[in-house]
Amino acid sequence: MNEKLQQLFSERGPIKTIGVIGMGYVGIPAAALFADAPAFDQVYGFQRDSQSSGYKITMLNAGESPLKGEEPGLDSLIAKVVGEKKFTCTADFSKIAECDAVTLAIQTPFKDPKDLIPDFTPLIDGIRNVGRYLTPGTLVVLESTITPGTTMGMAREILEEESGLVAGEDFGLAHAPERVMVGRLLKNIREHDRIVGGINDVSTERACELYGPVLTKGQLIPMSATAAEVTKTAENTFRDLQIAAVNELALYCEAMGINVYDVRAGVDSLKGEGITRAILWPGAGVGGHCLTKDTYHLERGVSVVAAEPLDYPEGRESLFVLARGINDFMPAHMLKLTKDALARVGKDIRGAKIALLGWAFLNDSDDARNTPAEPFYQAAVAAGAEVRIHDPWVDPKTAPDVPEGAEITHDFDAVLSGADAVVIFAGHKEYRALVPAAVKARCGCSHPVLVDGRNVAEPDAWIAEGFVYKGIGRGDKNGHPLDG
Ligand code: SAJ
Repeated sequence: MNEKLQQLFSERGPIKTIGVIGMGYVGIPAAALFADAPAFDQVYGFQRDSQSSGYKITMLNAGESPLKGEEPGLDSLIAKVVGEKKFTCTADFSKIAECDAVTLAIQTPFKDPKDLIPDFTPLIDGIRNVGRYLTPGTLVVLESTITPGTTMGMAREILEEESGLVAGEDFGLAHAPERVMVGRLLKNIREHDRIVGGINDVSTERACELYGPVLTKGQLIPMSATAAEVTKTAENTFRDLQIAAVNELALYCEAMGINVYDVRAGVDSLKGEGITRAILWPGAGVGGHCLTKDTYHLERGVSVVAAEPLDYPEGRESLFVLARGINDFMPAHMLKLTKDALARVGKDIRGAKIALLGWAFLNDSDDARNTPAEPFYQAAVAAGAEVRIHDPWVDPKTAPDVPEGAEITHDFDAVLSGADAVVIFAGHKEYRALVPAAVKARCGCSHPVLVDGRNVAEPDAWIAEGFVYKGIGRGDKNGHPLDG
């Protein structure tokens, strides 16, 4: 028990003013929920007034959400807390000195997974800003997903260097990883259990005081900072592994000429007595800002927090990194399915017109970070195809990772017109409602190709309309006879 810090917290009293650094998918709903909690008086949302994201400050202070996509309850909550003057967005980081607690929700991508070097530049900037205005008795919480060892290591060092204070004695420090998914940000923060890991018990307790008031169904799960970092990176790594397992099964089912969804339903039917067969869904690939990198944070953590040498089978690749490789392979497999299908009607990928449906990495969402459609696009263009991209959810002006020369459009007719192949990368509701005859009419050829990467199409309906059908894991249909 660190008495000095305990003393500082009791002198300061209950947490009343909170700062949230990083107005993105994690920071905005978190700040709004803190501001809506009666326990807290004032919340500052800190955002750099940069060219790319300065607009968020104006929108938020006008009570509007800069996040596109459907986020149930978020717009009205922001309008409410701004209206009540409990939430303000600012680029003036000196206001951190007024805060009892400061959270950081900043992206932590990887420069290059191969050498396991994360790009912590934005996070370091944020931590430095906190350190510059840090006062004794403040609690600092990292919400970003980080390499295990970062809280006790890099973050503590920078905060101490900038502030001249000592972590765990003069200020509290903890890791409380976000667990949100786009489309249900508020619900996830309120209802998911919250992992809270302090660098010491006093920090953990203070962090529980911070998150308790925003939880409705979720429970607080206290642990050490490093255990919290491993928990977060591991839960995403395990999900990625489960997806890789069913993707590999899908590839096997294609090779064996059977339907992976029959197998999936069968495997999933073994229930009871604590048996959980968490078999997930195969598909065109894994995107987003989390599963595509958190495995590498976990891998890197083993060398950063090296309490003792790792004992692992000689010459064996990490199971987790292998899984990344299988999921990263799926867009290439989508291209193979496209080529094979075109070849069935005597067409070559070179010169083929491809309608790519779905740039977002998740169904019914505008979020296109690290979309698996991007490597498919690049490889198809490199193979000589003309690829047109359609996504009704993604804003062409702000979408990330759009390759040079590529254009995302909401004009469905234009994308389908004269297409040799229709390739589905996201399971948006618009694509679940597609009518084969109508799509064929726009393609304007007798045997257009349909490659279904998200199992949104009923194969027989499309085959009956003359499509050459290919689907991930649909070995039972991918070799279907071609009429006339
Ligand atoms: N995917 C599949 N098959 C599946 C599930 C997903 O191919 O059965 C693909 C999706 O199409 C998508 C990618 O994987 O391209 C990621 O999908 P996701 O549903 O995991 O979405 P994320 O990455 O936004 O959310 C994950 C979640 N992590 C876990 O469930 C362990 C979420 O709870 C986290 O908050 C989030 O990462 C994060 O921010 O870390």
